[in-house]
Amino acid sequence: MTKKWWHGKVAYQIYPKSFYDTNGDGIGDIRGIIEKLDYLKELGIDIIWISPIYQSPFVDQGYDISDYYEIDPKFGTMEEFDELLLEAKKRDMGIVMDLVINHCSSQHEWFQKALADPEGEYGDYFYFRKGKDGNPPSNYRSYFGGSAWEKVEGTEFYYLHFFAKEQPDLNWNNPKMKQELFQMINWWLEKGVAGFRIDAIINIKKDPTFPSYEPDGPDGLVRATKMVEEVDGVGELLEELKEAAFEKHQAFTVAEVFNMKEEELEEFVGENGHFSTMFDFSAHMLTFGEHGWYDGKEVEFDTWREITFRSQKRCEGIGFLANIIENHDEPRGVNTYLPSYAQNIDGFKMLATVNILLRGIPFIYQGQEIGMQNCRMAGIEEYDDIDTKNQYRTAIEAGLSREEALEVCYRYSRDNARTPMQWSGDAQAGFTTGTPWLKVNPNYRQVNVEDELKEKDSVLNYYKKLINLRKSEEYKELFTYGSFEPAYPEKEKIYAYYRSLDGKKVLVASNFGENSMGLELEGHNEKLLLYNMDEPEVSEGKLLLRACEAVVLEVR
Ligand code: TEU
Ligand code: CA
Repeated sequence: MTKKWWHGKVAYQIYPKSFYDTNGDGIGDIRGIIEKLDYLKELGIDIIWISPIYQSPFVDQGYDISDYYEIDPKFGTMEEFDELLLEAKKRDMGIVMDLVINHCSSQHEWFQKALADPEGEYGDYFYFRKGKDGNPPSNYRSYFGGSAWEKVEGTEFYYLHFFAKEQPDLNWNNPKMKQELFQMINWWLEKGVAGFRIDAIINIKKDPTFPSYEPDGPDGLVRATKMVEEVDGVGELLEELKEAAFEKHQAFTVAEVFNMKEEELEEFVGENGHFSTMFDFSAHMLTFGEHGWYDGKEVEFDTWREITFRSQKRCEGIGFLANIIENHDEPRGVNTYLPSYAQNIDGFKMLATVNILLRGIPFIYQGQEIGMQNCRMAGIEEYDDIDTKNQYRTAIEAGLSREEALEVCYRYSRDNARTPMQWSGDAQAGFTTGTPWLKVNPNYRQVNVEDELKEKDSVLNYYKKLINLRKSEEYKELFTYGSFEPAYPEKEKIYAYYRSLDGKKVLVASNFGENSMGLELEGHNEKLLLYNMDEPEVSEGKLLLRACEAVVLEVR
């Protein structure tokens, strides 16, 4: 495998609106990111992905871009962004921007021109189609609910939007539109960004005939991804994108890909793949309901272990996946993947251990490193997220009571991950001196950076140790390039695996069960590298794992 600069790096996702506010308007800003760079460096972070900070009307929190060349004034200025690049570089850290190019904002100049003349030059930057017998051109349901087609008043045209109606999809069959995007991407790379996290990218390939399919719900619609799964040829577009921009800058790219055809993994993240890496969403997908969040599923330990191990095995000899516990679209991982008896500091550290030491590029989501948890809201009004409102409505329509629908949001809402970062025990968790744009989780008095920096055994200090181990001179190669092999798969509630390289072998073992479990070790000469509780019992080739215990051992 050819070595790349980003192998062995640890990444961190910043959700800028909720990270750190320096001017008291209740919204995190670029200056706030600059001020916290040392904090991230101390944690061991090399790559920082920042969710969108471009000019945007914020219908979908910046994932609706109205000008790709501007920083939204909410976050600061382009000068401040340049300063951020410089300060990150000084610390040997790379900044990764969010690239949202499946769609833009309906406020984007292109779309405004298109609306004025759907059959004109800019109309072809998007998908405008005539309706059929007074109905939309096809029966697609958008990701955020309702038809994916929006009528242009006073005309016979509809335009396509896979997400909100304020997020019209861009026409990737139009060479001119593509060139404009490629130019923009190069512009950012020339500025010095290290690469991109690439949003919803699998959706860019459309079947321009837009066939209708068998409905999959009582609304008579079918999820728009049905067409994405049916259509071939996204690879050609992704290659074009790579050649026109990423390749010549050796950019690091991490794609957000759902609905990929299993056999295409190599084309996506192989040696000459479209991207450096892509997120492993296999665990998150276990929670998907058939019709929405209201019929979402609890994660079963056995399935979770099996599915995450399978992800590890399937990219063996191919490339790297980006491993996450959560992101800005998911509830907090400690609430999702830990059984209730393990939702405590030991459990949080255990989950971190098994995730961070997997083969791949670890991405830590802001607040994960201090053990941030889902946040209870008093009512639907306290939520901000467009998808949460949609899912709440869907739940009510399906017959749930208000209380039940709210409980569904507590379990799955994207706002769980978007509550402000908890910096201290001061008012508003030290996130802002003003009124935060979204409620602060009331647990900030116990869970915050300032206190955790001081407490030797905090989740935060454990994350530091974990990252340190992963990047240590002695084990860096092993954790980066070493193989992955499941261990003790027959033991109930034991999540364990080996990472090995050139005769060196490390066991990562944890106990998700409620009872202690004994494990027979390979060999009798082991070296303890890390553990999450007090000193574990290892002797004469035996390891006793208590509930919520995680141990990392070199076995010889
Ligand atoms: O998400 C794409 C995506 O597939 C989502 O629909 C995801 O399934 C959803 O968040 C579940 O509620 C990306 C971004 O990560 C997300 O924040 C944006 O809303 C979306 O694209 C549109 O840009
Ligand atoms: Ca601010």
